[in-house]
Amino acid sequence: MWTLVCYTVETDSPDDWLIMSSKLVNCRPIMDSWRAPLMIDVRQGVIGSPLLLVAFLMMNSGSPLFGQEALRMGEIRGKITITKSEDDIQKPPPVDRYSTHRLAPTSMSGAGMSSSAVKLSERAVIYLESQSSKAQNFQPPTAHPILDQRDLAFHPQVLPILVGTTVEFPNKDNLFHNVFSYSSPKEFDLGRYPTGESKSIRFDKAGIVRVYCDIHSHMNATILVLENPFFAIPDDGGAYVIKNVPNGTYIARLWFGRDLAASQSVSIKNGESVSVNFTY
Ligand SMILES: [Cu+2]
Repeated sequence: MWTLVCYTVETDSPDDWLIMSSKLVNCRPIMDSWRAPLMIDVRQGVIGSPLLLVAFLMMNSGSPLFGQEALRMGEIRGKITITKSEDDIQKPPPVDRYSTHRLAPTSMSGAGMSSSAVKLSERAVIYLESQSSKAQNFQPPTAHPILDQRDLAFHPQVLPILVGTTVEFPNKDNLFHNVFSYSSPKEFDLGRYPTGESKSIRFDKAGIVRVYCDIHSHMNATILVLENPFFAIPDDGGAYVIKNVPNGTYIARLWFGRDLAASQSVSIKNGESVSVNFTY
């Protein structure tokens, strides 16, 4: 089924396709299944009057005409360089819910416990924030991202998800864990469960969720529940790319370990690829 939408814009410049496309991108919240082949009709009135651009927007689930090219989606790519030593990076406070756990395994500083041994891809996330994308309803993925309990640690240490996503918490250790959080976007307690079992939680409010284990007080992770899908996990060399980003201005943020590490403003115009590097 086709839906036809007429969209007009007055402009002083004959090459204002950019303005047009950015306004169309801003139309996205009212159009759920955006598949946009675009046809443009440019009409010039009397000399000195503004051009009137008229766009007809047809939405169809499998349109072959122009495809995503018409959206001129851009991308942000770059490299993360971590120069801080582990001593400079804030250590997570141990969380003991009950006094009976005061003797929880602080001595377990063996396998998986040294944070410097954790791969960059498990500690860093780059994500974009913008006012315009806050109002949009992005479809959460049907696949469930995984926060493993393995080697007496959570893997990854930072998990970015789109709001509305369900996360799976499998126990892959040969002992019990008890995952919980007191964070306001999502308070939960999964209870104790043994190796091979998994439980899941849906995160329906954006924000930062600190995750702990009730049995092992050193275990912690952070789930970033984000308002848009424009985020990326770097590879272990620090390289990252966020694809299919609409034109606009964003704050690009680097999250590292338990903290927001750095932010910078970035603009995408005309579907270009923009380079943003971070040093922390
Ligand atoms: Cu545990």
